[in-house]
Amino acid sequence: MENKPEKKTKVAITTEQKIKRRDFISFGVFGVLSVAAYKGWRLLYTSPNEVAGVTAGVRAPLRRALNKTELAFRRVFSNKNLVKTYPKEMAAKNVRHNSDIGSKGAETSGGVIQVIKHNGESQNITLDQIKALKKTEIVYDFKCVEGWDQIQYWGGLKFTDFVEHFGLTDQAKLAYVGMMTPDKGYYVGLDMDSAMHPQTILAYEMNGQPLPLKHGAPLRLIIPVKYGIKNIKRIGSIYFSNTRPRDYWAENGYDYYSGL
Ligand SMILES: Nc1nc2c(c(=O)[nH]1)N[C@H]1C(S)=C(S)[C@@H](COP(=O)(O)O)O[C@H]1N2
Ligand SMILES: [Mo]
Repeated sequence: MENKPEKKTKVAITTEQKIKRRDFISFGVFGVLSVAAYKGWRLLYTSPNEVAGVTAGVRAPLRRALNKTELAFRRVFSNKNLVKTYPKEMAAKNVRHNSDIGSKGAETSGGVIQVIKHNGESQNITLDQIKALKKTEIVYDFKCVEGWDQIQYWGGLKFTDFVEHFGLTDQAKLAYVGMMTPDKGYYVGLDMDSAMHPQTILAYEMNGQPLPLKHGAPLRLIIPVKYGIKNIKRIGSIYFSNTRPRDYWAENGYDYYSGL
């Protein structure tokens, strides 16, 4: 006699079984992800450091990621996007003070800024010449990578006005601008688009008063589209270049672009 194939009966799954199955899957996924995370971490920490140059101190894959992010951000960067501004009354009276790397010789520079063109030609511009031009003011939220931010009020010469007035329009067609303290102890490199952003200023005033020494007298950069690290105090020289200028914090592992 032929056995009729038994009809498969669907076994009802109890709630407990469902929970167990779900637990099993989640622990499995958790396990796989943990191993992947650990492997990824090992890969990063056993991979070589980048070749020290303009940037340094970071594992090569991490720098590749930072550079990719920079390209993505630079594509969407627009000089028409303005950083949020605030009424003057909202500006901090006790302005935070941060590091003072490169502060030797600020007083002795006599407020003279050396501008170096791509071809090596240089010209000296005095603080008085800068102050004689139209002043631009800004009140905005200054952000430091160390995790603090503060609404601050700055005044000075718009960088685009500086470029135009001192005959540097051709120079501003290059890819980068670099700035250094008189003692060359602190220096930053900026992509030209960010430097030429309408809110970037060479500041000689804070809260409507002459810039105090600890905040960067005689002249400091206020570049609201960047983190604090790029806002160099005590500018001694400004130079134009098609290659990335040296940058203090980039040499110490930070992102070269450091945009907001
Ligand atoms: N010359 C010089 N500029 C500098 C620095 C520095 O150490 N030296 N520190 C930068 C950092 S990290 C920040 S957050 C701001 C702080 O400016 P403040 O001291 O006016 O608050 O200055 C920037 N410019
Ligand atoms: Mo900072």
